[in-house]
Amino acid sequence: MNVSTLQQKITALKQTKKAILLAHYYQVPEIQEIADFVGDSLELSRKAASTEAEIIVFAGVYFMAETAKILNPSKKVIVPDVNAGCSLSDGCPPDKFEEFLKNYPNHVVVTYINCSAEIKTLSDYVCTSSNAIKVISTIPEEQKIVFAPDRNLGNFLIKETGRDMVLWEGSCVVHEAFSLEKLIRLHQKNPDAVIVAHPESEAHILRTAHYIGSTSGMINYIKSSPKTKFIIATEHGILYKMQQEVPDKILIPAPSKEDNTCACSECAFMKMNTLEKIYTCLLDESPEVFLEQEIITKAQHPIQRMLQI
Ligand code: CIZ
Ligand code: SF4
Repeated sequence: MNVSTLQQKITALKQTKKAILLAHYYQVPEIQEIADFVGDSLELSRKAASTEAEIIVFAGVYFMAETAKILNPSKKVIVPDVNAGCSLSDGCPPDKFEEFLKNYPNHVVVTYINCSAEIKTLSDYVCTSSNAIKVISTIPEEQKIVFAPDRNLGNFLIKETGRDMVLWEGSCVVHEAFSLEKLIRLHQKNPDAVIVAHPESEAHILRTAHYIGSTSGMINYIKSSPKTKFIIATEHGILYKMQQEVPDKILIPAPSKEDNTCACSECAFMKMNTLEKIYTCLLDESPEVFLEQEIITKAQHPIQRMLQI
């Protein structure tokens, strides 16, 4: 089937089944085009929490679909590919994290939303890159904090908030792939360009950036900036939505260390989702995300705390 036939079939099936398709900004354009909602992880969790649809098809990575299920346990949450993981989530196994926490009693545990449901059950607060500073500022000054799983975002937060935080040593393979040397050379060729970066990027990239922000933060920044040229250090998929928002501005993807085909950074996990897989998952209503009730109840608490902030 070609792209537009598949898109039409998915759209029709969504209507018959009262399903909603939620897609992350890092999905390929043909998926974003037919999604009912496209957003970053915070926006998608809010949407998942408020939807009236009976089925949520989640085109993102597994921890995001789990978050949708935690916030909406009575709904059926299905995913195009169960193997669409995340290096941050997979790099923080619950048994190891539980052991790690034993070294830090009396610490408040703040976890970045990019972690599994089990890790969320071990957390006091969940945050996303859009609200991490806000979440941390609600925790009393004298309180020590463990932050997991992203050490780059953690170091950025220590710098921004001045708080004492113990970090779990996790990272995002995509955001750690940017080359500082190539970025500097690219900026020398485009001295009028503004460098924007996601805080999952390494410290040397963040020091070079003119603006650091979450996925939606970057879009808003570029929309409201009087400048016309930007170098974007985050996953390549974001450029599709950004370009729609600012059709007259020039957006250049930041170069990665590896010389791959697009010379930019793509999340291989996000790109495991295809229109074909969305179609069959909607048709079969499978693979479905299942979580034990106890996990759902415990994981809801730190997420609800975040959503209330
Ligand atoms: O998975 C990611 O890298 C990000 C930045 C997700 C999100 O939407 O915040
Ligand atoms: Fe995980 Fe990085 Fe992919 Fe985001 S871009 S889903 S943090 S591996």
